[in-house]
Amino acid sequence: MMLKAATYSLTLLLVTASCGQATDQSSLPEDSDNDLQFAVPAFAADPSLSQRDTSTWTYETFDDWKQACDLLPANRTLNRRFPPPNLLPFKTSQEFDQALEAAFDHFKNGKLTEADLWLNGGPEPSTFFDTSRVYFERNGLPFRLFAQRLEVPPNSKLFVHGDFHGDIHSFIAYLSKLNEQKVLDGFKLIVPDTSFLFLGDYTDRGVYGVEVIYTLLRLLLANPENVHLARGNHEDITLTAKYGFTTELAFKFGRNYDIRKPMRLYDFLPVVLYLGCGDNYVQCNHGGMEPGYNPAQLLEEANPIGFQLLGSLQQKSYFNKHPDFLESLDPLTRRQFGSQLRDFTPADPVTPVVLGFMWNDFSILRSDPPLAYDPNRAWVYGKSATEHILTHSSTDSHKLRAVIRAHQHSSLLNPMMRRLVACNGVHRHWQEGDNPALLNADPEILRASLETDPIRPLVDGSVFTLNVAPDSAYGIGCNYSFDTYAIVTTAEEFSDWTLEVHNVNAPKW
Ligand SMILES: [Mn+2]
Repeated sequence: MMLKAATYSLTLLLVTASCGQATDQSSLPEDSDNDLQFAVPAFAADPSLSQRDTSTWTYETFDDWKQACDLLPANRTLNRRFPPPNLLPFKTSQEFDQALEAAFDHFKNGKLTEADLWLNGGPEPSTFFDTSRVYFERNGLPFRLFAQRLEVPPNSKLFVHGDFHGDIHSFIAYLSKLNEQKVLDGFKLIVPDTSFLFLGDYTDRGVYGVEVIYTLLRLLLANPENVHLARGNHEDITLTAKYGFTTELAFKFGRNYDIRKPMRLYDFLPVVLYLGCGDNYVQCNHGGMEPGYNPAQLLEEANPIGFQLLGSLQQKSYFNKHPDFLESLDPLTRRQFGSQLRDFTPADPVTPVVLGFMWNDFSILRSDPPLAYDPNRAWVYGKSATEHILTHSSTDSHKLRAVIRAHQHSSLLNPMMRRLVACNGVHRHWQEGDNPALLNADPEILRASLETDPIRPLVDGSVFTLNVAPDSAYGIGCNYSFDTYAIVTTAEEFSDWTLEVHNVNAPKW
């Protein structure tokens, strides 16, 4: 079977953990049909899931798994090489596949199958749940993205983490801390009204994507309703083929490993999660704003959980409907932006244009323009453009208030990374105390002017970026060694919601 849409280079292209300004988008591989042919085992023909004993794991407890991971050299010391195979926790793909299949089983029997939770009719089940096929093969499945709504009671806690990019040590350190604090017992959450949210970019850049995905799946399987995984721009075969995970899978499991299986997992992850309490919602996703999708109807649904296919994205229609916005742009940006806008059904996360939820960014200063284009990345939304979309995503009864996201892509200490380091790993954009003179100030200087308190208010229109885990190209390049997670606590009144910033000290390296 010939796979398309990505170049399956099996050389050790892990070294593409790019330094400098080079970014994912600038070096996307060309579409190619001249790909390596994988021997694809028919995993649809596996024994029925009900017969599989998923209660038996090689690493039965979190402590077993932690011990195995503790043996692994850090990405920092590997210097872009793979670790010695004898140190790897999995000698074959068996346990990893078992976790993936158990996750498929969960998705095929869980909330996603409940037709009345899908707005405007859900996906066609015979293809949506067919894990023997993928969208990126000839005559493959349709490519579909979906949004999720999650309404929780007041005083619920959502533990949010940003990009891992193949950093298993920070993940283990995070979960160890939550075990010490009795939030977790092993992989199991033991505090009521508590959930996990991971913001995407689990693999690539670091060599432990397999271990990170496995850990995520063990958490998900231990807490099926309380672990939420957003789909980032690296949850896409085009990116994994270029930035390391495809190579990692071939290195760890052999060239015949069926890469379609981990790729298929991503199709069950929402590209955006709207976290709500009462009438107030916060947009949680990897990248930025996506004007082509309006969640207003989804937010008004009665069920605490809801889904909607993104379907056809209406970017052009959105801005045609709001000419005031385009008029606020300078002529050059207006032309550039206008020429890229379209109403379209995405063929994949980057075709015909990149998906905003996965790819877009936010500017830093209040004085930055409403919108700018970074040719190495995507659209950068300023304060007024972001507020425009938040406002028009809201209804009289349900308000979309703020954004929590991740998606950092610089191994240089650029203005954004300076702020993330200064603000203990969580930065609120467009702060009053920030200004152009501080743009390239050192983190120690920035700390005097920016929000660094552990507890931050979620003010209307705010956007928070979470830092990427430190044992990555980014932590190495920007010289920080603390991991970060945030606890979002909901309340009846939006003014009482809080975002609490926590750091975990450097795991061993
Ligand atoms: Mn990203």
